[in-house]
Amino acid sequence: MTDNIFPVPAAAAAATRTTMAQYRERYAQSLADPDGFWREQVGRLDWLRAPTRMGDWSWDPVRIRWFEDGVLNASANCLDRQHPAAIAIIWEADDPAAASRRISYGELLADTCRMANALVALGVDKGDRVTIYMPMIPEAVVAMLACARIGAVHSVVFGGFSAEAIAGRLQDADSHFIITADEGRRAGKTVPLKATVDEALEKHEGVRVEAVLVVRHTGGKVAMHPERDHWWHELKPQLPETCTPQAMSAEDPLFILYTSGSTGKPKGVLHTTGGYLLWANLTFETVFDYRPGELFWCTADVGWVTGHSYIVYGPLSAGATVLMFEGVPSWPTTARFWQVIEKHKVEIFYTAPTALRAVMRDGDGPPGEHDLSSLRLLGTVGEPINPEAWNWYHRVIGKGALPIVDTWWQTETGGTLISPLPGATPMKPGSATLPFYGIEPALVDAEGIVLDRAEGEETSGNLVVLRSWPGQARTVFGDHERFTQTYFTTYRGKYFTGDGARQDKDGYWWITGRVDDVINVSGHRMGTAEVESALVAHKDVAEAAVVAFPHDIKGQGIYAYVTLNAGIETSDALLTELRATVRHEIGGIAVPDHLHVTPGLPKTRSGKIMRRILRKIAENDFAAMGDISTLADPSVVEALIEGRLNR
Ligand code: 6R9
Repeated sequence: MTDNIFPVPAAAAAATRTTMAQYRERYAQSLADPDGFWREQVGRLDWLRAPTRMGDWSWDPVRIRWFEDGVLNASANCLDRQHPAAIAIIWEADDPAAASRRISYGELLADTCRMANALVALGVDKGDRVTIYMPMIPEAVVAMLACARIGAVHSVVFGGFSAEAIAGRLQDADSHFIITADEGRRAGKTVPLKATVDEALEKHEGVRVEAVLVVRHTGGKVAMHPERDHWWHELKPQLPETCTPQAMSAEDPLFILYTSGSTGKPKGVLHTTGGYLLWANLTFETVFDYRPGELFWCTADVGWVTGHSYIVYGPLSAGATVLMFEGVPSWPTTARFWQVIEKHKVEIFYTAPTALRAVMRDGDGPPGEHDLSSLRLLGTVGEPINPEAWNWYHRVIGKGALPIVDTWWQTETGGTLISPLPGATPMKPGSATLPFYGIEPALVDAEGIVLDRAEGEETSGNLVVLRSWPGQARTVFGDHERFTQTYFTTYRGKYFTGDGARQDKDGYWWITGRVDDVINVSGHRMGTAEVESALVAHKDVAEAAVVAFPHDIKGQGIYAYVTLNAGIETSDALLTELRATVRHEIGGIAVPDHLHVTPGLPKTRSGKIMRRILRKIAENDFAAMGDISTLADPSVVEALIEGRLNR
């Protein structure tokens, strides 16, 4: 498998601005002389005061600073310095028959300033957290940049999350302002956004929200609370279309984004202004080898970090034109992506393996009916890509002639850390290949000892990073101790990614997936503990244990084992209620694929649930169950195998 090498396609090699030799040299320089390397890069951004200090960080204790004496504004970098007539966003609706929108940088700047002025008028101050709960429409970008303009910290909550999830995040972020829309549209259905916000605010007394700004999108009827709620389209015409950007220190917070981990509630990962923006800008331009005028399409939702970095901050700070799509890959048909690429002549297409698997099922026919000749570069993100999906992407979408950049990164890393450079790096299907400039990955064993790889050998272990980079998250909002505990304590003084990996004989990196209790469902992170606590919130549930199993489309699916309180019988109605409970507590993406009601869970004599056994049964692979003699009651396992759902 490791010898399945695809050389850089000829056209990409001929046009590249970075050859393999240059990559190696720059990479070596970035590690040997980080100060010198970053000094050359800071000029990518417009600073009100240029930084003189580069990286200044420690991971024991954890204190991370980059460009600390620099002053800038992220929205000014994304808007004011771009050509006002250039197109910033081409928006494609969920419904293929609906008109698309083209928004120039000048228009985006004017709208952003208006919304920034609206936020100020509603009482938002520098440093305040503003929660954004929006569909995939340009106003979501306007909302983010309006916050950045006045120095407010945005916290975007994915539009698929529930009222409970919104309330939890509002409370954790101590956020008193919300920007939302009446409704969103997905796959021909409407998504009630404002109504979900109302529900979050009504049911949670701990949440105190002063103002809700509502964008009219579908025109659907929503309730407006007279003192609290404001229509954007009513305020907008009265507001000035200029707004002086706040001077922000490089280390002032830019945004919080909640992400799931192995324990407890989602963490508010905090990114700051200068380092994050520089990292988003540099990785965008380099990894996608972006050329002015090209149309870049990242299919992620702005509710995830991929949308933050590669729909908003990376591309817009580089003056790129982005395609923003409200819909889904498989509606009305699985040709929707290909139809959009043909319609708008997309040059760079960046999506998730799960989306490819969902549309691949219909074979080569649908893409074959569309002209995909505008494409120059393909990319993937979110989970390891299986070789079948990679080969299909390469052969059918790329006609065997396009580079594929498999970008490995995380919410916490701000942008890509391991990826090919399209005109330089020979590809291997399923490998994210080589580290980006400034990134020093390593593998450690269980004790945290760095595993050295002899020339021509392979190594595998847990993936850590040995030194800081500008795009690294600085803390968990309101809980720096948790930040330290989660990322820097497992292997003291090293950043632990939560992923396992292998480095092959050529030095290529292969990410094998999470080694903690995080499930990657369709490229979205879900904590098993979160799903378990959602299930036990139901009055009839005594105990729940949640594990992952391999899923053809989603990558991983959610398998939940549930024990019921004494005297409760299982029924279809109860199973429906349990699913509804999870949807209510978290959102649709967390609903288990399999709900296995069982009289007992396998436990050690000291009462620990043996997840290894539950995983095996969920994977429908229980031949090599390993030692079960330490179980308090080994007969439980027989019953679980008997009743297994994923056959
Ligand atoms: C950007 C994003 C992060 C987790 C990460 C890993 C998985 C992301 C990957 C990949 C293999 C890739 N992951 N990209 N695994 N190859 N190219 O997805 O952030 O939502 O925080 O998820 O996703 O397991 O640890 P996030």
